[in-house]
Amino acid sequence: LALETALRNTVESGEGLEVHYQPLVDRDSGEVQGAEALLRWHHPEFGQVSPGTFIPLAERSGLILPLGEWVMQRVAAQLMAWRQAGLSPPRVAVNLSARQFWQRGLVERVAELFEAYQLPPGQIGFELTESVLLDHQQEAVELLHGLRELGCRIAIDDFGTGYSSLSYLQDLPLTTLKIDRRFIQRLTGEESQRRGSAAIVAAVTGLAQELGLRVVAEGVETEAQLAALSRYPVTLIQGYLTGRPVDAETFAGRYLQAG
Ligand code: G
Ligand code: G
Ligand code: MN
Ligand code: NA
Repeated sequence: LALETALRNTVESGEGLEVHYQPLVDRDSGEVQGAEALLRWHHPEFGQVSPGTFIPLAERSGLILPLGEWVMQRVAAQLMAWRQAGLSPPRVAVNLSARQFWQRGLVERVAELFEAYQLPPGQIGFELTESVLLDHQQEAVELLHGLRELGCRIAIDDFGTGYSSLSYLQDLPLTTLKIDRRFIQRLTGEESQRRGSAAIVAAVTGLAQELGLRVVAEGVETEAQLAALSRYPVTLIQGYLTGRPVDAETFAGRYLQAG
């Protein structure tokens, strides 16, 4: 409860919140093709609180709505600032919880942000988990179409960990599958798990290729994992090997060039 009160105060003031950015790197060219926005919270008393702790708390308490609004606005403002400084930031993906996705007026709000911060279509995209979309599939299709009309990329996060019927992949207007890091890590893990994980990665990447979806391999930490992925049609690499999440200034210094 103390933590919830602290989070409530933080959301009101914005103090102690920061968005970090992790690069998504094109597997073949090595170019930074995107970034994921990841929220960080530092509290004077509780210290650095992990998103694994405060995001679920925010979801339960409803604070995820103002918190999510803060993230989107922060990202939009950052992208505008980079563009005004003559930099060419890549598309940035924002994670959306169920309640954020289903909140009234999401598509209109995103359109407003693009307009207010003078962003090109699709400069901000979204990551959702399978369960969010499967609950009310027809409504999800309509919402996603609205976002796609704004040019937004839509990724399924943690793919392979939910209880997905695969049929939804055909029905939803998605652009990207993100293979959960547990499969990537098992590729080079215990002997007993390698074959199974390789089969899953082969199936997911093959499926994505046939459906015209981009594939992100998440949680790539080692050269061995990168090498193990080389036989599969993976588009993008995201992980500590190619770049940890870093603050905006560090991200710009490392990855953004003028022009
Ligand atoms: O940054 P880290 O890998 O610790 O994130 C842990 C979890 O928190 C991930 O599932 C990530 O999707 C989620 N997360 C991080 N930032 C945000 C955010 O801005 N909004 C939502 N809804 N989830 C986030
Ligand atoms: O659920 P989601 O994919 O949004 O979670 C992203 C989380 O994964 C972030 O908290 C980020 O810090 C973390 N992450 C990013 N790259 C790596 C990695 O290479 N290894 C591990 N263990 N975690 C990672
Ligand atoms: Mn994510
Ligand atoms: Na993920």
